[in-house]
Amino acid sequence: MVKTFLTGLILLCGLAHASAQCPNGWKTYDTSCYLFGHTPYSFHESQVFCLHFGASLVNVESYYENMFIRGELVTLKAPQHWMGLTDEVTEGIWTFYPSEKVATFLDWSHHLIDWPQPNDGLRGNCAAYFEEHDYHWVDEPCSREFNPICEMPVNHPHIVG
Ligand SMILES: [Ca+2]
Ligand SMILES: [Ca+2]
Repeated sequence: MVKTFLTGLILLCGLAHASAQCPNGWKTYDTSCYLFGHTPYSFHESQVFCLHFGASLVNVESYYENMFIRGELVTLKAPQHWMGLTDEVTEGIWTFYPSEKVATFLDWSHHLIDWPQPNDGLRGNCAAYFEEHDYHWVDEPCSREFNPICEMPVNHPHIVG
């Protein structure tokens, strides 16, 4: 009985894994799964949060990926979210976290004319989406606590069932 139940459970999990694009609660876009966290953490704690799921802070690589995320944030009415982008290594050179690959697509906010981003120099080394900036990007001190956006590849070996 127990063995049958377990076999059934394993089969179910196997099926769920084979057909699932992304785990429950995650959004699918193109070849990635995204989790919009509801709890604020520092930038580095946010990465630890994402690592719990085998994911990483989102690396926004294109206009379309950015539009997808901004659309989700508008729907969530979320105030601020971290992404995996930092100039901690070299001031002014924005690289994906943690790969340190230089980002080619950038969407710094010019939404507030007298508050163009990035504007915080050595103080602001981590990038976030801000509601006040119409969900364009701002640089902020990495110690500030915002909600994480995690990303992992679709069909990444994650725990289902
Ligand atoms: Ca900086
Ligand atoms: Ca700033």
